[in-house]
Amino acid sequence: MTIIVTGGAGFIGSNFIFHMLKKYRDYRIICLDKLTYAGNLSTLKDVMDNPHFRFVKADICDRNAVEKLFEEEKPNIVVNFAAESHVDRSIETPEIFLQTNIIGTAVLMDTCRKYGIQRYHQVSTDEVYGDLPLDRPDLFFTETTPLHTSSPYSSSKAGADLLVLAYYRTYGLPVTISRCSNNYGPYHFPEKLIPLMIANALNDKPLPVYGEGINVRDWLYVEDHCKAIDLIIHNGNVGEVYNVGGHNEMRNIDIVKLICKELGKSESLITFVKDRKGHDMRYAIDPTKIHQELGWLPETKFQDGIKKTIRWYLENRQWWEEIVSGEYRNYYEKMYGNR
Ligand code: NAD
Ligand code: TDX
Repeated sequence: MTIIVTGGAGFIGSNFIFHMLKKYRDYRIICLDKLTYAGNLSTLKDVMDNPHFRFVKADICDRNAVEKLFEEEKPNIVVNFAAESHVDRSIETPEIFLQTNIIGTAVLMDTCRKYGIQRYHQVSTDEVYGDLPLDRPDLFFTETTPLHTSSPYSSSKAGADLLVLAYYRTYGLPVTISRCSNNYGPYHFPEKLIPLMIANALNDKPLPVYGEGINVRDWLYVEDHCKAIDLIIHNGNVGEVYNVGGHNEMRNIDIVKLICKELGKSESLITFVKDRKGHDMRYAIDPTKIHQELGWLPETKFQDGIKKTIRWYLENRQWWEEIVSGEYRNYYEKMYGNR
């Protein structure tokens, strides 16, 4: 079995590669990644010498490069993690999101059609459903909830999802889609809420909470997401969408306070800043379908996962300190300087 994992130098893709190489000793895993600001080769250093692994630096929008890789490797499965993934960046510069998230997906699927494939899996997000009101805790996103996006990021992901389903219906491409809630865990880029708050707290820097901090996200430990994708690509039904989430809703402010407590830092570091434009209020996934059809259940409780995550950031300071001391500093200044 040969699997191409796009975006495997990023947060979830790298965790997926580690999971697959450990579990399936005879699979060949090829990581195709452009190494944007979010991709880190150092993340993959432990598997670089693994004979079952290959890294290829390429853009999923580059048709020639993608076709060349398919000719060389003749993959059985493609799992597409490659994306521009940060909502705040999409509000600043939408175009690259359309390019990578939509055009890149089309190029990958065209190549799958040309060379033949057993499965094309699209890693999508719960953000395609828009948001839920805070005063209706009885409501959850199911796979049939209408797409109703808020940001350029989520719109580009929804556009890609529709294209994936169109390639299934029009060309019979054997596709699946997973729509997961917010992940957390090792190798999470420090522009996102949890790693940003951990890194800032460790450096005694202000903890910038948007608006009142009452927005709710449904957090899942990254390994549980990887296990869900593993199940879907092996046992999921072609043409289907699977929601992935662990019923773990938390307000942003409570997450930030918890991080302060775990690190022994004062809550006086918390600074309320200008809200995100179009900020989604609440995400909440109903994972009944993947549980009933594929037997998936989350294994890591948030209380344990957040401790493991914080420990990882303490033990791997070099990984994130290199990021926060480099080009990322300009981004931080631009996004938070006058907020
Ligand atoms: P990330 O930003 O950490 O990683 C993205 C990776 O894709 C990077 O390695 C980057 O170099 C690569 N990439 C970007 N553009 C590329 C291109 N044109 N060609 C090749 N590679 C390219 O993202 P992540 O958080 O790991 O998210 C992975 C996927 O999961 C995304 O599709 C995202 O929409 C989805 N998702 C993320 C979450 C979450 O909480 N992080 C939740 C649900 C779904
Ligand atoms: O500095 C911050 N302060 C703050 O209050 C940041 C970076 C975020 N927030 C808030 C905004 C959100 O309500 O925290 C919440 C989480 O923010 P992000 O980490 O940026 O995640 P989110 O916008 O929820 O999107 C994430 O989950 C779904 C991923 O980045 C997406 O790729 C995924 O699809």
